[in-house]
Amino acid sequence: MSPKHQSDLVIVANRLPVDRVVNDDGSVDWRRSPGGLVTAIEPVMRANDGVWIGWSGGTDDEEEPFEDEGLFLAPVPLSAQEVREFYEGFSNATLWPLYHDVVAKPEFHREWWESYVAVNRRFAARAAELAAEGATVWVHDYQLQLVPAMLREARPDLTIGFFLHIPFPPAELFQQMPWRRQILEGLLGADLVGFQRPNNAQNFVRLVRQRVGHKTHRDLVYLPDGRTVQAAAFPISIDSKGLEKLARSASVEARAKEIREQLGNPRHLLLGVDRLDYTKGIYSRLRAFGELLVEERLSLEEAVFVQVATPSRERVEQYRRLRDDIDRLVGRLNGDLGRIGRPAISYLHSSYPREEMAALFRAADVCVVTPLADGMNLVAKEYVACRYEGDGALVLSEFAGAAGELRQAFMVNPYDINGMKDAIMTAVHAPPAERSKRMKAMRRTVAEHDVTDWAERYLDALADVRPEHHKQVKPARLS
Ligand code: GDG
Repeated sequence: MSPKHQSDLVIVANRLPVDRVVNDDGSVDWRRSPGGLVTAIEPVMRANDGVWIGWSGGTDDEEEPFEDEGLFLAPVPLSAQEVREFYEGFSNATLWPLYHDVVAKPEFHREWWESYVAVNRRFAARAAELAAEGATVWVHDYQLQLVPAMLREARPDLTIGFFLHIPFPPAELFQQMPWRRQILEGLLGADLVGFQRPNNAQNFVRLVRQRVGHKTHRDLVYLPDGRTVQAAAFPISIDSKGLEKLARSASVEARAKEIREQLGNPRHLLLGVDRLDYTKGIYSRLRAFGELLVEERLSLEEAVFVQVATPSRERVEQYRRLRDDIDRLVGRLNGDLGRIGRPAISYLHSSYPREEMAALFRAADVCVVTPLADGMNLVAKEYVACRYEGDGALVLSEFAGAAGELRQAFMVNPYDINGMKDAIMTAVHAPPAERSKRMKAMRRTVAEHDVTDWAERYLDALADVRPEHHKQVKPARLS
């Protein structure tokens, strides 16, 4: 297929699975950015000559569709103003906090909304252009909630799916949104609206009934034109086998050992890995650890906390403030509690290759995942996938989507700092047999439900919503 051809499977996501890199001589290269989504979707894209539509991460790029390692990619250009208003503004300073339990205050600006509409229209137009007759189009995430309806209007022949990677809020919060009806109607353009957890799907159906006035029954919405829309949960997962293979490699094992040595071979290595985001609960987690040291429930001789905080959305005000707050807290804890060569918290504001992340997961005795709200949280599943000896302990927030599946974790309410301290201590001191029982049960879950299984289950369900109306998407298994 040439990139200009129309395709039977179109993926629409905010970002392309590649980053645009401009070389010293001004030429442009594309570097694959390995993410869960591309791992999941790549096989099914290859089996169907699929095309992926997304933003390249730059500004004002006018790029033609192109092929990268056998994947067809179609960039959608954004202007600098759209990056500010659509991406940093409406997506990350309005929708992100509103959908995450308002843990930060969402900002509502009419010009941001206008930019969101305009950019969604551009994505929809691109999809309408690149989808073959009767094709399946799968739209992803909160940045593109208007695309399904815009696309359906242009191309009623298509089967359209939407998947939301973050939580969908309860009506009490969603109704703050000045453009709530437009967003619900945008999503209703899809045949299947997928969520991480069943309660997200229930929130959506209830809102559609209350705010748009459509008839609903269980997970179905009945539209006046006779179409039905299904809302259901499809918990996302990781490439469990691939990650475990990496974790078992000699180089990762050697690096894990080296990390422990460099930290002074502590008895308890605790680890946090997150994008530096206020939803991830990094601040309270570090405070909890600091208090455990102050109260001498843990000692600096035996315990070290490694926190990787990957830089994220650095031009958004709330994120800048969070970074300052965490810098200050880590500085204070290390100043008060650390000794020469032995900081209480090893804080890394940086991003690392996959191999290094796997080595950290191998090195850590306890992984502490305490988001205030989180669609799923892949870090929790990644830690479990790397613990192939069945050891290690996971401390997990009950507000992470992953808590629905990883039930054997040491659960915490991240707002309850004393509770979090107790759970960390329980995890640290749990007898090996108990840790192993819990970890093995979680490992079965993560092995059985990997990301390929997620993509197949979603696409199968999408095919079932309107069986009379679509071309079959070939399953990845046949590729
Ligand atoms: C959204 C939803 C949902 C982090 N630092 C580095 C690195 N990472 C990787 C992790 C993990 C991924 O990034 C983060 O995924 P999460 O699921 O934890 O969180 P979000 O970025 O907020 O993702 C979330 C997800 O979408 C999928 O639907 O689970 O709820 O918020 O894979 O390992 N990877 C590398 N270097 C780093 O420094 N290589």
